[in-house]
Amino acid sequence: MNKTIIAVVIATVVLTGGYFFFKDVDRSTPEVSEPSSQQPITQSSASEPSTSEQPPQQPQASQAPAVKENVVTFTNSGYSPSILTVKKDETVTFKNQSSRSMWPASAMHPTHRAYSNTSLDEHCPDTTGIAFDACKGFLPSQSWSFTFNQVGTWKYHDHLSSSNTGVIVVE
Ligand SMILES: [Cu+2]
Repeated sequence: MNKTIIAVVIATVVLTGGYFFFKDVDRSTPEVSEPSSQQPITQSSASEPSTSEQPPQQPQASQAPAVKENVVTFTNSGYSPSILTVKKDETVTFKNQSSRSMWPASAMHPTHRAYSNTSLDEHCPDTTGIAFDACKGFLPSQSWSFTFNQVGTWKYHDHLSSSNTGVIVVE
């Protein structure tokens, strides 16, 4: 019986010792401290203001074909240029830069029949723009425009000073 008791005691001691041995081993195992996954949230994603400042577009110079302006100036010296060539259906503007009234009119003075084949008494006042005749005097700084839709060489004069003449060539 004594041997049995001793055996039990030994077994108990061994098992207990083994328990504490392995328990110590487990304790000795260094706990690996996992790095904290709680990383500070950096507010670095501040939305950048959309500063897409593009230089203002320089307006392109208009490539539209320049409209040719047909101008005859009337000064105290008369009409200039004395001969002006235009295309059919183009408009000529007579600008009065003299110190007196201006009255451009088709030859011949005083009837003005050359262009419209009607006399001043017939076509003035000309509300339809058929006659090459201003039909009245235009004051200094005023202007009078006429559209030529008949091809030809059209002499004209100033009805108020008939010695001042010029020519409009319509091609
Ligand atoms: Cu006249």
